Amino acid sequence: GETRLYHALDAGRTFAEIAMSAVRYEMDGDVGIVIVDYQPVNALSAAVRTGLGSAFTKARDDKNVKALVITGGGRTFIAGADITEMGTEKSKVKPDLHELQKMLEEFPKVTVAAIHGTALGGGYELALACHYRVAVKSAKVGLPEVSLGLLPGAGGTQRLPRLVGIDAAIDIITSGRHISASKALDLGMIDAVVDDLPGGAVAFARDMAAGGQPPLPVIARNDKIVSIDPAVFVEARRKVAAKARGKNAPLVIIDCIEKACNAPAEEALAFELAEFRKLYASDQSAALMHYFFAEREARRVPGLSAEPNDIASAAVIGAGTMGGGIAMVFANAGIPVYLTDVSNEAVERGIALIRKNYETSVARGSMPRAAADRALALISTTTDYADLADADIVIEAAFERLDIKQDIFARLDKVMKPGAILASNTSTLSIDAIADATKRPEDVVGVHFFSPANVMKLQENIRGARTSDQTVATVMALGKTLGKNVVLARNCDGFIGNRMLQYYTGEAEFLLEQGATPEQIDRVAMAFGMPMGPMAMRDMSGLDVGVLVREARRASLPPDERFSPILARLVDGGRLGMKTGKGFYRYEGRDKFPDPETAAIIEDVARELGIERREFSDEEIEFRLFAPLVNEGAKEIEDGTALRASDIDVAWVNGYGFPAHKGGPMFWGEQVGLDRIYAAALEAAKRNGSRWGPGKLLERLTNEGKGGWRDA
Ligand code: T1G
Repeated sequence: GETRLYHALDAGRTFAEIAMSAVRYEMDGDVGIVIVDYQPVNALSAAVRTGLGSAFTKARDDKNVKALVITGGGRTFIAGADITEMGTEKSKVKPDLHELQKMLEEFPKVTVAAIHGTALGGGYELALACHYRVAVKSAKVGLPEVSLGLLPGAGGTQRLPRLVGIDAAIDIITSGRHISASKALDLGMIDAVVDDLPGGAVAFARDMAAGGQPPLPVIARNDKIVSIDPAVFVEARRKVAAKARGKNAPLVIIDCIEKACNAPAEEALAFELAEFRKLYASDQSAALMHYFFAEREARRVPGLSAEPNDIASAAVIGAGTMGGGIAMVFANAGIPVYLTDVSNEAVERGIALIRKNYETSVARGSMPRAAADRALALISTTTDYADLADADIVIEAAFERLDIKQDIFARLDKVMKPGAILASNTSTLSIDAIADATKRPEDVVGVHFFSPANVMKLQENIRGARTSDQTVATVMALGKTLGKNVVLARNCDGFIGNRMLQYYTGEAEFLLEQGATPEQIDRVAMAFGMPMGPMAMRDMSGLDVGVLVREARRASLPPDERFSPILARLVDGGRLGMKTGKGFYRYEGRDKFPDPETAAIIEDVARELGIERREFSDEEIEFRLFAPLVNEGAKEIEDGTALRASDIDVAWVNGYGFPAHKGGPMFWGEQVGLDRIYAAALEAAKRNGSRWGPGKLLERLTNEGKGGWRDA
């Protein structure tokens, strides 16, 4: 990507000037302190690397310096290589990270990395080249390169195993997880937790220096990586491959860690760098880097003329699965929240389900008991709207019926304090129609979570025609507070995500008519990286629900729209999905099996329609399933439903499990070629109806031979 200058002031200065201000060097008695201060996250940009090189040289040659401490300015240590500089000339500026690490490992004095905020990726790898690492209690360390489709390319797969052993290193690097300071201390990733920086680190460094010569650098310590049973790696590969869902980096990371055990350090480091370069050149890392920035870009709404309100308290209407999950989202973020419903029984049922969810998380070890108790204590219940009056936001998650929602919003309008946000979690109804029930449409907005709300990361915000900038800014900022990934949609049928989903599930049924089987379609979708196939998804959400939503939509569709009769035929035959033990599949408990009865129904439909059934290749199924998503996404950009193509990618990765290592549907569409998407849409229009045809934007990009959405 293009190199973003983080500082407007960068623009007017020489490189050397930037480097000098990016890295400061101070003395505290006989200890040198190097402070990296290049906001926003002290990434190892060319300026920072240059500054570090000169600071290390200065400290090394200064006889008065007995030890060296490296720390970060601002809110964090070093958050890794500078992703914005990768692939640009700046990434070639010397010294590179390996050279800086070499300087540290040959340093004739004790070196200590002093960590606050996060030390991630290349940042933590720089710390691994120091003799010691200390951190404050709130700090986190990690090697998250795998989430960019990469591996730690500066010795992370070689040095970490030497500190924590093989098993922990495999887990930490293939998961990319951020590790808390206390856990890092237990594992040996850091040597001490200190109260404050840089003081605590300076004292630690002085102590270590008193012992005379610096200790062996990490790369020279081999006790934890000798005589490792090769079976350890076989088992690790089996476990990691099961979760990788087609991602390459995790398995390559294991190759590098195994190499550390079987080859001299220099050779193994060279192997790691070669494998890093291969991954960096791969489609998967291009997709994951695209996705990294897409996630952050989606938080921005150009031209908003308002700052967000603070959300210090919330309320949720409807104590069902969604409402309960939403209440948990606020409580988990430390925001007190009221949960209400029409009766005490409904509320009691809701809070009981929430309690059960927390118990399960604690039992699974995914949530500490104290955190669960703290969250639960923040959830109050009531059936009286008057109790909600002071909440800064109320989120309605009641039945998907407009009359019920309008009644609720009319009542909220009378009760809620001025300026409170009145949000609906609706997934199919119009935000404008809901706002009509109030005298404050500017405060009404859609905040659409995906089930289960306390797990799924997408928060799809929907602005109505009269929603104010203030309200939009507030719900966009709320996403970060709630730990969600936000996108902003303009009000339309299905918003960003569901408006596209109908083409994916619709085309899957057309493929069934033409000869593909449910198990083949689902297998292809999962091999592509989806968490489950469209037929299994239908069985889980209920085929009858699909028929209802589709029939409700029919009136608003062009007359030439064709629906496959398969779904309705299955429902007529009592096959509603998992809940009736049969749908597309036959179920025994949670296990699903192909069902000859379903195959017979599909064949009947094909015969009635006079369709000649045929074999399909997996490639053709994959393309037919996902191409219509891209076509509809292009129309969402064209009509302003979505602000940008990458927002659609964020929506699909977080709301539907689209594989981030394919970048999202719009990124994937660019990779396969927009001209192919255009041609497929023309074909689909002939088969399924004019709505499936290409829009103006896709036609223009194709005719102008433009490859990407940036030209939209
Ligand atoms: N490079 C460049 N910019 C970065 C960046 C990075 N590594 N990390 C964050 N930013 C920008 C981000 O785009 C945003 O910009 C701003 O900083 C705030 O980020 C050799 C090669 C550190 C936990 O993967 O996990 O090292 O939108 O909104 O929520 O092995 O950023 O303001 O213009 O996310 O407080 C490995 C990625 C790199 C860490 C902070 N490192 N970053 O989270 O803020 S590869 C990572 C994060 C590597 C080596 C390899 C998070 C954070 P803008 P933010 P945050």
